[in-house]
Amino acid sequence: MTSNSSQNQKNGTDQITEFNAVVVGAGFSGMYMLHSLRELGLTTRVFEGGSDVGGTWYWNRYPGLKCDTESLSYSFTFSKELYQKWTWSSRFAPQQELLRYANYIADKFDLRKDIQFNKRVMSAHFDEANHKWQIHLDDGRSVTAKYFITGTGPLSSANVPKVKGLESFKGEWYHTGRWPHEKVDFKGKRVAVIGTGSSGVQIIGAVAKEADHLTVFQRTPQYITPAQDRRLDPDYVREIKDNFDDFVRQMRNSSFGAPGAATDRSIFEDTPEERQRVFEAAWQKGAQAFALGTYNDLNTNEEANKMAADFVRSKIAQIVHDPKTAAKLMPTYLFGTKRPVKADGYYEIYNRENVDLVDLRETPIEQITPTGIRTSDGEYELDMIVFATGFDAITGTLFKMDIRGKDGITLREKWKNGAQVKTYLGVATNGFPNMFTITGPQSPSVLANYLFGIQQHVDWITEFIHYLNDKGIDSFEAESDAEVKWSNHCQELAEATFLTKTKSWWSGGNIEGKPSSSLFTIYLGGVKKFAEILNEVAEKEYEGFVKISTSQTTMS
Ligand code: NA7
Repeated sequence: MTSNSSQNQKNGTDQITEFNAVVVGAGFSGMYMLHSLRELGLTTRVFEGGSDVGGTWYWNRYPGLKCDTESLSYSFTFSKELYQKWTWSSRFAPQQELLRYANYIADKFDLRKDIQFNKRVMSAHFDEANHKWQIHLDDGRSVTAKYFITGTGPLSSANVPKVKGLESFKGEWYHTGRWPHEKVDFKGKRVAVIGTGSSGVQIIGAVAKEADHLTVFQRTPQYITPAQDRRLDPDYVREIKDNFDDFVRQMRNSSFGAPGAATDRSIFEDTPEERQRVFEAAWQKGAQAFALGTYNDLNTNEEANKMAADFVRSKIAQIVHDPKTAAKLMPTYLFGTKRPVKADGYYEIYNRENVDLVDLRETPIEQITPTGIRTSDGEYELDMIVFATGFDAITGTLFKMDIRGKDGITLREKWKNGAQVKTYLGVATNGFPNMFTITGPQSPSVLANYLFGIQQHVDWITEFIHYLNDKGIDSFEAESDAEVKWSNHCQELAEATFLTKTKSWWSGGNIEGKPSSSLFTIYLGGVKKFAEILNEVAEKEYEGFVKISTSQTTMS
């Protein structure tokens, strides 16, 4: 990893104040956007709040963290050479390796010279007269740019719930999404983990092995299916690399953005014995196999959904020795209506002597005290509390910046604080000219291979900018009708499934006081269909966007 001192020498300086494009965030989306715009010849500056590249993999560095998309698919494919040269150790890359990968890319493409670290974008205001964005930073400086592009990711605004008494707690406390760079020692300590989503489930495994005692505070039990992580076989990796073009073709032809994930088979084509075999085989296969690769009607047919849910519940009953604990771990919501969690050996953790489970639906937290957590059932003495309570997702980080489009309207006002999220193709929104959101709301986003989605969006944005540049267009804006149509389409797709039936972070349902979006914030048509739509829009000269030219001068 590049040290801070070498970054200071190498990263973008603050002398220049006018750019063709400003990108927020130096995670994978901001990095690839920068690379692509530089290739196009645009002066581009990335502002990043952290001290280095990596985004999600920079901020989330808690023990046990791994990616839950397979590493051979969670890889950039825009450069064949990059794909050939980088080698993953395991089926699911651990955080340290993902961060090394981000650094490798930053070095290989010499990205740091155009990134300013430790700089937050506080606001971005569109200057209608000049068709430019005025961007204000946390050090008081301002820059201008024709294009304002967010690469902030859907999961970067950590949610620490407002629990009474947290400030009085005398022990240590952390949030998984803002994990310290220094080692956190669980040894000899009584640790609480609050939250059992993907992050909670991963850190619970790490804490249980080290801590004196672990108490898990669970609000909603999840369906957790095995990841089946393992070291990658070098021969298998060689085969994929040798057949790179075919592998990429398979990614593009899938709906998830990774080969082999989905199936077309209905559960009702099989006998009960066959279903058992299919579910068991998927359980053993791991990765996306259970959620996507068993049957195509789990998310649309209640009987089918119950069969999958019952299978997971039967596994919990088999694995967890204490029936009361097993019962607490059994989810009751519709399978697949919260983001599926994949982990190895999770339910087994509850057979350990040093682990207890508190069901917050039965005994809610009343307050945090100087020495622990008090629920309606009594007090738990603790040395450390880990909040694995997720993120103000999808819109949270966008709302943290004061983004103002035409007539000074803020994005937060336009989207009614999250209640009325509306975009065109997840990439732009009416009233905010010359602004792009990479993998923004109503793109395939977190319901596809995220790295694939980044490439898809960035490539399309780059082509669009090339077109705008070529035609001498000063500003573009998503048409109101086009965005209403797109948002309604996303909603229709979601309503044809069970995904709108459970409160989840996908639509803001996890944040106290935040209105849940009435329009589903993720496009469910899959990346293949999404590519077809993006291509069609481009072929029709970016149909659905208003383009304004005030002169014939083309941008240099
Ligand atoms: P998630 O998936 O949002 O999980 C957060 C967990 O924290 C979940 O179990 C929540 O329960 C729980 N939670 C949230 N607020 C509270 C409060 N106030 N009290 C108790 N429990 C609470 O976040 P993750 O970080 O695990 O994963 C996010 C994504 O990162 C993941 O899907 C992958 O894409 C990677 P709830 O279910 O809301 O009842």
